[in-house]
Amino acid sequence: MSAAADPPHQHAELLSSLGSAADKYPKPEGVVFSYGTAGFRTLANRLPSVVFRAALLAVLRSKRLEGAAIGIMITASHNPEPDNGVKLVDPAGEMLDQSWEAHATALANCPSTDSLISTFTTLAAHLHVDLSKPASIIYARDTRPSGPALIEALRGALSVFKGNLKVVDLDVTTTPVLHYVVKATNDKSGTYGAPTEDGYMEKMAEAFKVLMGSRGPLQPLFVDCANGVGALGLAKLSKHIASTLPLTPLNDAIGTAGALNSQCGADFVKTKQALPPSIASSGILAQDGARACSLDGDADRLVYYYLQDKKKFRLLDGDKIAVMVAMFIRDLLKKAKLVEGDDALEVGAVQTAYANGSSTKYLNARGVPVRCVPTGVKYLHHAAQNFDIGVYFEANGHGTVLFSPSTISALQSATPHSPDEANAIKNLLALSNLINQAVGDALSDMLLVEVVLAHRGWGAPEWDAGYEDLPNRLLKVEVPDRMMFQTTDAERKLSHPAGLQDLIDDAVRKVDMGRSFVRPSGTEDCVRVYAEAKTSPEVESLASNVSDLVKHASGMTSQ
Ligand code: G16
Repeated sequence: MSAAADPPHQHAELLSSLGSAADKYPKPEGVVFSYGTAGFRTLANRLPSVVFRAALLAVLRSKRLEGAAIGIMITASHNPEPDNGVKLVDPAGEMLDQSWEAHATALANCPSTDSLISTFTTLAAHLHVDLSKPASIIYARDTRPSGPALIEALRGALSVFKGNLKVVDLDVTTTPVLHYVVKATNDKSGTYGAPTEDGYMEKMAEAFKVLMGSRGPLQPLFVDCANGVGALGLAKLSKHIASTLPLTPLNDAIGTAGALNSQCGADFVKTKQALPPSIASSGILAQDGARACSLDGDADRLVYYYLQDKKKFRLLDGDKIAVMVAMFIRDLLKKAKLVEGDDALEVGAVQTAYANGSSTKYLNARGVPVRCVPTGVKYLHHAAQNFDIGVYFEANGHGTVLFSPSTISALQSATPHSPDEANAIKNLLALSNLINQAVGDALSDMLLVEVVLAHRGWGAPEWDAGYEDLPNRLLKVEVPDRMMFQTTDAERKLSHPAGLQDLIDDAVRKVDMGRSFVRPSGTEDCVRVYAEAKTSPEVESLASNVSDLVKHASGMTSQ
């Protein structure tokens, strides 16, 4: 039954309460919203109407999918504290289906309540949504001070649907916890895990213990929580695993105004290629064997680092994690005798243009297939689903490892011929439980890294020794209109403005082993410029030259 076929009085009642509720959240004038790399993201004070409308779309999507639970996360992740954002999570715990992003954008940009009601009605009819069907929504927020007001807007939208809606409020939690709870709630088999934050922590901790066996206790790990919600998740996880992996939280001041992501966190460390000043001044990384990691503001990114010879900062980013994990899993498959013949299982890697050229070369040289996709977890996740075991990480630390359903079945039904084979199969299955199958989770990935290091008997320097990153630089260029920069070839080339790519190619040719690309950010109002080259001076010059080309193309400089 379509929306138009609903009993007219029910339909009219719903639209009338929608109108009254929407009047409280008018769209700010002169702003154009777009569902970007990870949902809507901008200054928090512009967002109440957007959150209200995103919640309407979440309800439509749930009704369309027979009442399956849809997630709504209020976060702006790595962005500065004054920003916030909203993104929707599909029933399998994945990012919103891309074909629905345009609907989110259409609702967000309706200039008035009347146009909102009209667009909502049209969408419901066009998408064959039966408005009388039940719906189910699970929502959460991070620790940003603007979160509670945006949650009010979200609740305002949900209140329109009265009794026909099941709502679960996860309160303040990490983005990956929300994704997990959505996936577990919709899991009809009931085998994925209990659909609660506690259920998730217990599931991870249990798998971690299986994988660690009699290894440990490990040397304490310093964890920079970006003064965000990861500090809360870390404290909960720590209760389950501290006897094997003692965790020392750093930058966990979630109540301090202005502290979120400021001079700390995964984005700071990756972009600046330096320790957070608070960690540098503490001297803790000068201890023997010390290693640390940084989460981002909603705990879905992870990077590691240490001081070489107790002095030199060395970054172990998403690429380093991907390479170490892919090789570890491949070795487990070899031990399980699952790399050849009819039962063979393939491990593949998915990267973006930001992946350091050395990591791609390393994987290729060892026969691990690598796919390159545009920036955004949604693209990596889908590409990784094409492998039996798909390892996907962005260099910035977003990532996870997906085990296909047929791979899980194959592992469960495999007949080992030796204790070593049995052990490898047990560990592969435990990895599939340790690693978040819905989206990358910094905490789950952190346990994964620690497991691999413990199995290999490595510290950070041995992990780092696998390959040497090419010197690289990532710059933000603020331009009047970032959308004039359009990309092609998985963001490795610009299609617009015409002629700019040729100039970038000329700049690249001037340096040894050069590579550079330009793309508009989907989460911040800037253009990102990436460059790598054989030496640091060359990379600095290339990044600066390409940034100048971007500024010139934007009309910001004359040349
Ligand atoms: C989000 C996305 C990531 C992406 C990052 C930066 O991360 O989930 O896939 O790498 O934005 O994207 P952009 O370069 O388009 O701004 P997060 O951690 O901010 O949610």
